[in-house]
Amino acid sequence: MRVINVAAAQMGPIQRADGREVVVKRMLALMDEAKAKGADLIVYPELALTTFFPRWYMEDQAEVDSWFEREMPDAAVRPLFDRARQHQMAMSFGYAELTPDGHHYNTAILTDRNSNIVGKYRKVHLPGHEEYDPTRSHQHLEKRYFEPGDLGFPVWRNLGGIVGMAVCNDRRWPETYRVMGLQGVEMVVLGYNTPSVNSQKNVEGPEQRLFHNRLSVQSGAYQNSCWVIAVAKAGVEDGHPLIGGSLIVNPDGEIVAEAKTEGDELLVAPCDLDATRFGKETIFDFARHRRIEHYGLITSRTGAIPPE
Ligand code: CDT
Repeated sequence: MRVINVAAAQMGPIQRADGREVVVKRMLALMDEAKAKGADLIVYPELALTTFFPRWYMEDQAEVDSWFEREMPDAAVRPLFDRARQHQMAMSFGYAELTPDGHHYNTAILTDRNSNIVGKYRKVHLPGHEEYDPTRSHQHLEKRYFEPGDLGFPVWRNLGGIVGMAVCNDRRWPETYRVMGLQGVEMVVLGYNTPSVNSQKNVEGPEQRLFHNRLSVQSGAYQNSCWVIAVAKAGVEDGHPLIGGSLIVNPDGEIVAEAKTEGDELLVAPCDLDATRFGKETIFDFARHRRIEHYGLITSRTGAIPPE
C-alpha cells in the first residue's frame, strides 16, 4: 500500500472586502485540523485567497491586478508555507498569478512536505466571456482577466506518487484527465468556484450543478484509474451563491467522502495509490487498448463540424 492521507479543505465564502490575511487564517485553521487528522496533503480551492472576482466587471487594470499575486509565496501567504513545513504537509491551492512580464493566469501550485513548490499548473479551459453581458444573471469574466494556461497538464512525483493538477472548469473535460492519465497520474487535485445557478439557464440550479460536478469528477477518476480530489469554494459571496459538494473519489469512480456544508469543512481520507493499479493494468491499460489511429480529430479539430 502507498497511502496518502488527503485533506480536502473546502472553504466557505470569501467576501469582496475580506483581506488575504483573514483568509489565510481560515486556511491555517483547516491545516491544523488536517494535521490533527494525520493528513499528508491538503488541497484548497481555486482562487483560494480571494473572492471569486471574475464575477465583477472591471475596466481599470490596476483594480484587476489587485486581485493577483505577483510572487508566491508573498507576505500574506508565507504563514501558510511556514505552517505546512512545520507540519511536514504537502499542499495545493489556487490563486490569480501575475507574472513579472505581465501575464495573468488562473494558477494552482503543489508543494512538497518542506513547502518547496514542486508543481505549477495554469488553467487551460477558461469558461465565461470577455465583455459585459447584460443577458446573463451574473457575469463570469474569466476570459477577460486570464490568459489560457501555457504549461499543458504536467504531473509531478510527490509523496511517493504521481500527482497532477487541474482547475475548476478543466474537470468537465475528459482531455484534462487523459493527458495526465497518459503520464501515469495516480492522483489529480483540483479546486473549483462553481456558481449555483447557470447564468444563461436559471432552471439549472444547485442540484443539477452538483450532479454535473460528481459526474465529471467520477468519470475522470474511473476512466483514468486515479484518485480525484475536488475542492469547492462554496456558499454566498456578496449575494452570489457557489455550490459546495467537495469530493474525494477513488480510482473506481466511487465517492469516498463528500462535503455536507457550504462552509469551511475538512474531508480526510486515506488514498492508496496502489489502488490505481488494477484499472491501469486491465480495462484502462492504455498501451494495450487505446487506438490512437482513430483519435486524430481530438487534436486536429477544436469545434464540432457535423456532416453535410
Ligand atoms: N471557475 C470556473 O471555472 N467555474 C465554471 C463555471 C462554469 S459557468 C461559466 C465551472 O466549470 O464550474
